Amino acid sequence: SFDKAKLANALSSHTLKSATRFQYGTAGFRMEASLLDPVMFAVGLLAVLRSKYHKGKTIGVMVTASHNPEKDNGVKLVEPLGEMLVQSWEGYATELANATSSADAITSALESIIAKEKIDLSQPARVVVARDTRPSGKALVASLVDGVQCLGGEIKDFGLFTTPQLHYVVRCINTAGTEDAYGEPTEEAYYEKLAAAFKKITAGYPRLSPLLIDGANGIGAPAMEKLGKYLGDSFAYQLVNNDVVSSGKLNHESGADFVKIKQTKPLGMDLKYGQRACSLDGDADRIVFYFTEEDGTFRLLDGDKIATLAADFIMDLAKQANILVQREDGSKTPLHIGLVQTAYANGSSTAYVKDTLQVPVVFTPTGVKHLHHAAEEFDVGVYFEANGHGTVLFSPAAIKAFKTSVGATPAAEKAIDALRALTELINQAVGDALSDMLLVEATLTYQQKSFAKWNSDYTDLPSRQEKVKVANRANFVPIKADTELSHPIGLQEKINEQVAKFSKGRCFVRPSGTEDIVRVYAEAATREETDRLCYLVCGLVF
Ligand code: NG1
Ligand code: ZN
Repeated sequence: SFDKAKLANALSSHTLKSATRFQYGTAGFRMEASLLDPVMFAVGLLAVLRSKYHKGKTIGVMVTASHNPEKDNGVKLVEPLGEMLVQSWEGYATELANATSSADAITSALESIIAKEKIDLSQPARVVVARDTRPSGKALVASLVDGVQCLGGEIKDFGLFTTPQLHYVVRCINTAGTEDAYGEPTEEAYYEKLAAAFKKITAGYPRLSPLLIDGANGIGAPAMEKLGKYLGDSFAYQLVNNDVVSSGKLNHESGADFVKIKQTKPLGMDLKYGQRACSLDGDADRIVFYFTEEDGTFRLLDGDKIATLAADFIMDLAKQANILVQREDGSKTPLHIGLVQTAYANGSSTAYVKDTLQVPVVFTPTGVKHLHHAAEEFDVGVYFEANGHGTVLFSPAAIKAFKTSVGATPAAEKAIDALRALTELINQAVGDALSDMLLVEATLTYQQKSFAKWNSDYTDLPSRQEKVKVANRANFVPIKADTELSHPIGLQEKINEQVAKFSKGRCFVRPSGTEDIVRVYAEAATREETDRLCYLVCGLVF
């Protein structure tokens, strides 16, 4: 077994003293940073168990609260190939965090996980950790280190990283020396890989006008500055909201979440007609793009628009290259592309994908881990949440087809080269704002397409999202990929009654997994009707 005295001693500096109940949700643990110390210790313990479970493979820990305010922080675990922690272990994380109130409680919680998962404690344990720019991050990492070390695990601290960079290094470490080797596990190698792929795709095309980048005064800003050095002349940009030193600025009226929800430009950006812009979020795993019309109308190019742009581009290249994929039954068939969305996807985007692009769409509940798994079912699985969190996954068979295809014409050969470069440019582990930004810019450069032209693919239905404070959000139970509620009994019928009154009306209610609120989303034919539907339903929920 493990050294119980050592555990008790280490816990004594991290004992849970408040009555807080912790829960590992969609985005791991997330709350006010001052409450997180015992949680970090518990996550250190769990990371060691998870690594031993995987026979010493490296487990990642990211310390961030993404788009939340600066006073919050959070932590999530990353599996060996860079995915989110398997769902079956989320409960263990919750149990351990709540067991930090006493040495007896934590000892028996650990013993029970070890027994249930038949963990061989003689296996080595390796953990890597990184954090965003929040001032609370450093002390929280120290608490995590205590947890890891008291169970004899090894830990490497990468310091300040974007969330996707942490996922990247975890995947690199665990695939090193295999045929799926993902790259060097360093920050420099990450920039080099992205920049080289971007240059390959855009070589020979005129550069686009400079992109205004809102760094949300978070980790994405310094990361972008470094990436910019590797991109050199191939990419023109101007970074704003890059102050990671002053307190109170992180995500403040800026960043992808703010821009998406408020449908307006961020504080600190002067956006003129003719300019192109984007916003990262506080840990740089989300991105949205935008511009203004001549009359000042704000136009948002969100995750749905990124997904359709990417799917369309990849289909085009595959057609030009005449890519055929080897199937298990020996046959060779065209690339199978699919798109994954959530209930928050704009109804117009879904119609465009199905009717115009003629690409199948799968719906999953909110949260990228659900989308990620659904996307793995395709040769090319494009998944994006409307909020700008997503990526494109290539199956091993698709990557093999790109590697082995020979173009019949110079144009086909060029398309194959672009497809190969896309597999390098796009982060396969997790949605990545910097990688997605370059994916969009590479696509638009290759197609010499403006934001206005991109936006004209389809017109978003007006939409509105609101948060409602309720006594207990656990009373709201979502079903059918978050599109309906089974509980409270009778509420769904009342929502349906309201929706039926509106042309093109659609509305759903679900409890947030990251905040203590219930979200209400509404769509309808006009802005006025959308707002009215949204407020009517907020009234039903309250
Ligand atoms: P919740 O709080 O469960 O709605 C939010 C986002 C998710 C996902 C997670 C993780 C919306 C409506 N919800 O989840 O899409 O990104 O945060 O960060 O944007
Ligand atoms: Zn984020």
